[in-house]
Amino acid sequence: MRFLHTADWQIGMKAAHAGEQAQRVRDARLASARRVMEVAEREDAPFLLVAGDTFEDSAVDRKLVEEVAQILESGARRVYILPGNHDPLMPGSVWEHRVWKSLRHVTLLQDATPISVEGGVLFPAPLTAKHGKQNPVTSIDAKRREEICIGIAHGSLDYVSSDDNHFPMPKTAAIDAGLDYLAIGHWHSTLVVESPGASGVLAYSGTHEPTAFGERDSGNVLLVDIAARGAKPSIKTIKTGELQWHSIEVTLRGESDLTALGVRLRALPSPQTTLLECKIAGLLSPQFRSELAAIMEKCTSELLLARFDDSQLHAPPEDDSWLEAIPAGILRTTSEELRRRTTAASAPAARESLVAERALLELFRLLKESQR
Ligand SMILES: [Mn+2]
Repeated sequence: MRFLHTADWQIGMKAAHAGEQAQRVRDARLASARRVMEVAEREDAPFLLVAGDTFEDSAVDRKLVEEVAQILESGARRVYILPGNHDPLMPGSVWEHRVWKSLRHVTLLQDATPISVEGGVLFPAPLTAKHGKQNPVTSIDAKRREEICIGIAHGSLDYVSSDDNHFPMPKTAAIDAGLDYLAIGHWHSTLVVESPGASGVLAYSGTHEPTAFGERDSGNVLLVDIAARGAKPSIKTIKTGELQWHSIEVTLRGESDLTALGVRLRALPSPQTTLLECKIAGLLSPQFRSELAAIMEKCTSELLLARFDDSQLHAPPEDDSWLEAIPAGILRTTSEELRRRTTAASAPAARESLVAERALLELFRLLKESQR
């Protein structure tokens, strides 16, 4: 059995977080969806699984719904598409559009009835609500089957204690249900969960196109091969994403850190498809401010999007008057002691005085930081 696993296209996403590049970000999601279909052709995968959240919500422009349907129909591949928590099967949903009834290659998974697919059986677990705390795959029981059995579901894993506990599943869900592979959507980064001693694998393909800053490993699809019932699936990650979202945080402690930041930002590959969010904190002398401004300007003009936050970057103290402002206590006595040691002249005290000087600056920086 061979197939392609994708999810979380989130077509119709506003992408307001991308500011003036929101349209560009929305366009990339459609372009990458076409790329997913191309990968299926190239890799000769007989079918594709789309594991939920194909659409952002029920209100998505119906023209977009038609466009996505055409993309899914465009290849000669069979497509099995699952409603997720963003696009659940419910009154008023995108799935009521007549286009879904007119497609020859696309099967909308509307209930938990197992379906014969090329090489085995597919067990669907479609969602019919936006929120829910129940495990969506408890209804699947493939244990007594002799064919290769795969499942498709949407939700989070229950071992993360976060706000994101939509339809939580245990990480043993594939094994519990007797599945060789469980294709999941919802999390945007690729994650393959194998269990030692068992062949059932659970995997998130992640979104086909990165969505925002901070995603660990998004912009992929998974090509899955399963040789036989009970054999460990072989999984290949294939890049389909176009845009790169870089989130960088640096603390400057001197001119060399600024130089290093410049080198790092200049080395970002493919600037035209790169979105950057850069937080700069620490200390920088006023005479290097123009150098920093030049670095930021270059990024702003060359990258698709560049956002800088230097609100926590301060000028180093001009004199010792800041020491007077430290309230009495351990910080005050420590700073006074450090100040005393900065004046030592002869070696090896010279080395200690250098360390004391840096420690004082670090204390200054921390005090500034705590004032925000
Ligand atoms: Mn979701």
